[in-house]
Amino acid sequence: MRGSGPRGAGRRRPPGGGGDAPSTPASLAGCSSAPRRAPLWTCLLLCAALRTLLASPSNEVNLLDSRTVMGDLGWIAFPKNGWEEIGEVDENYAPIHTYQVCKVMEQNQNNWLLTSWISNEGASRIFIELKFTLRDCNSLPGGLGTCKETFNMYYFESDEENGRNIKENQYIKIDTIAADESFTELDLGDRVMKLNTEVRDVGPLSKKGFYLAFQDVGACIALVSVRVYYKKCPSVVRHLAVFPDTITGADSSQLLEVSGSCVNHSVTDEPPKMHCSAEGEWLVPIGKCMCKAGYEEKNGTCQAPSPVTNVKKGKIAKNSISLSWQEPDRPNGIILEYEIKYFEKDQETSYTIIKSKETTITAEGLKPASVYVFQIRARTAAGYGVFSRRFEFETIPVFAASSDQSQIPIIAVSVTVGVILLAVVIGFLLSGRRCGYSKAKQDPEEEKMHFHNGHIKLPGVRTYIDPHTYEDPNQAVHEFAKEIEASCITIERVIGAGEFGEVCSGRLKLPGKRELPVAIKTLKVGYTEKQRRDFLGEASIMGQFDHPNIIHLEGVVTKSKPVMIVTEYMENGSLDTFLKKNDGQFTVIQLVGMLRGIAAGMKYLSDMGYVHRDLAARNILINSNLVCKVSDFGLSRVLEDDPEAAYTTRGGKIPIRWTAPEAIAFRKFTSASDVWSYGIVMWEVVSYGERPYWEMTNQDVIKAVEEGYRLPSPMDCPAALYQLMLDCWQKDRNSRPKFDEIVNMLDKLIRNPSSLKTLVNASSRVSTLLAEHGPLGSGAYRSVGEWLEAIKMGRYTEIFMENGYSSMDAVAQVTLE
Ligand code: ACK
Repeated sequence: MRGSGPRGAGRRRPPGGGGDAPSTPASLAGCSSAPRRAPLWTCLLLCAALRTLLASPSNEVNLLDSRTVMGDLGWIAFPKNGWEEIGEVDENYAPIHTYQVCKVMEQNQNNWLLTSWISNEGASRIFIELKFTLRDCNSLPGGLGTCKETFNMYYFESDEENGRNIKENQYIKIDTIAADESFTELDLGDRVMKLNTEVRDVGPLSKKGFYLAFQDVGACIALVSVRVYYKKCPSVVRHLAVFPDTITGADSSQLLEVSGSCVNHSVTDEPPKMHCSAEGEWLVPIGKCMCKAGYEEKNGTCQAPSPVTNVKKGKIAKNSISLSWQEPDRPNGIILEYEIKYFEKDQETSYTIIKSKETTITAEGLKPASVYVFQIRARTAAGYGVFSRRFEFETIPVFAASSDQSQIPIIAVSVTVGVILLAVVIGFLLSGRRCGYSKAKQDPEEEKMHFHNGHIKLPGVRTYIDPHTYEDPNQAVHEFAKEIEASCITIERVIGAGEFGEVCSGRLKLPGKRELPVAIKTLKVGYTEKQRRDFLGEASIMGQFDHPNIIHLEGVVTKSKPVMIVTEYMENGSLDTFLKKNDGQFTVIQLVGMLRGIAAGMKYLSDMGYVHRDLAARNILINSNLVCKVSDFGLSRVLEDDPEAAYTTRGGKIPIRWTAPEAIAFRKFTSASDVWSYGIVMWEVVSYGERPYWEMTNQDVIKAVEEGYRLPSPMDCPAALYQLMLDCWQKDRNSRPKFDEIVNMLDKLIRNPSSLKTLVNASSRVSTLLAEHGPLGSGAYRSVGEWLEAIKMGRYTEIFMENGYSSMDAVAQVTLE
């Protein structure tokens, strides 16, 4: 490493004079995860420990760093009197390669600075970090007419160092670079130079290397350093599998699927996988290797465990043998259960296995007066240890036991009770199947709750009525939707395609009312009766709702053709497309406002007893005031209409990425499964329409979610919002928040915007890292010391202890806060 103080302090001057920039690495600012009671030095040490975990420079590989090149950089300036290198050295006499140009008083400047050829080392997306100072034109007397405050950066790809004869117009522009901070004469007086850092990325690259070029058109610039790097996911061992160094993909949202290979003495049926993100982070581990029988996991490797010894016989009867034993001397982890294998002596091919979490068992159903062989082995998170040696015990002869006759009545009663229970269970299942067969209908349980009263509405409680419960679907439409005369509607243009026909925008002018902009869904000609019923089914549902965050039905046209559904017009269309188009354009409060609206609409639906089943940003519409409204209430929508819906192994068609695990696994669609989908919508909104789980396959998504993986926080996401997402994605559906709680929580955040200032990045990364370094919650490590040792941080054990972090629970608290 070169000098650690300010480089070249007090000796280097920017163009036009000046001193040095004081710069504080952002990564060192703030220490929010330290407990308040800890003195500063312990806070710093704790943070240092956590920062060691967080630091990820290992995922950036420099291709060029002008600060570390000892000799000549070999860059060329054209024309020669444009950019010039300032030959200075830092306090260690290492050269500082600063290039400057300052022709602010002269017209028509076109000064190029060309780097030497840079190999991309196989990377297809590279990053360029520039540090520079730029003079404020306003502070230059007389220079205003010609002075510029930007410069341009270009690149040219080539497979070899083919010289510098490349013409300017062959270079491809990367960007115009402007300063966040320009400096004035006043700043120079204070000897404060404002150093700017800008990073740009280029990709996909297809050749072996490239040149960079910096074009000045009349600014006053000092280019202090240029760092060119690519990102990789550094080699790691996760879940007993080794994942190699992996260069990130060419696309900024690309996830590369990488297979791991099992560490020595471990095996797996299917190789574990992880995904390397464009940011050089490993995401979404799927599958794991297990230590082979006879080996146990320790610190990411498999060593032999010690077997169970000391097995003692307990009560022995003519048909049973009770045993007890002690935990192995070296369990090498937490014992999850024991496996007991036994067989009649000399009959080894026919054996029985029992599993027990206790250190005692009773093997039953044995033959009297027979010798049985027992072997026991323990299992930890990493797999099974070796079996113990054989222990032999003999059951007692028949005549020694006289109480068996007394068991006959008990057996008879047990059998009778068993048969009755079985009949009840089968009856229940059969009735459940009948309700559950209609896939698009509400959940049977919810039907019971909400529909057993038929169409009778309880006073003060509005409930949703399933149009399927009407024998004549036309009756349902006319009960809930107004018939509109076609002459009142003017169709203006087609805005999209729906399942049943075109979606148009237009105007509605009802007698005595002012004209309204509307969206018009049409039913295409040649429809079947079922298609007509399904099409109008959506209107029968929508017509029952009246809420500012639910798309409003104006009416239907059924008496003439084409059959139409007319709704209010939402100027900005569907939310996912809108967010993608306006990436990064909204304040956090605006995003939370959108989420609040969606939650309020969903609270209304859940209060009405309606389960949406396909809540996703693509099914939310947004108007010109950024009000979001829940839409898409098609009866068969989940089955046919949604392009995201895929067939599950059980035959249902479900939008996997948005759907709660219990709804995928056994079609348990409830308001709680809508809450899960709402969490996904939150993620979509905060990430401006990013696709949940990116390009992972549906199968991988199901598996990863089942294994406990959850989407990581979107970039720059307020911690409070990400926590709410995680709450929505609780496996236990009863633990998820209800929509009214979500609305209240978002209201609180909107009322107190400073609560949204804490961003998730640092803290969640720590928790993710900690979780990946050892599942804290599952008790893989028995003590803080053991865990710190495992992650090679043992030297911090004392500091953790002194500050009250003596249990894994306490550590988990620190990190998550
Ligand atoms: O993203 P979009 O512009 O918004 O494209 C789809 C298209 O129709 C097919 O569904 C748009 N759309 C649907 N309903 C409405 C509505 N009520 N107001 C405005 N656009 C709508 C949707």
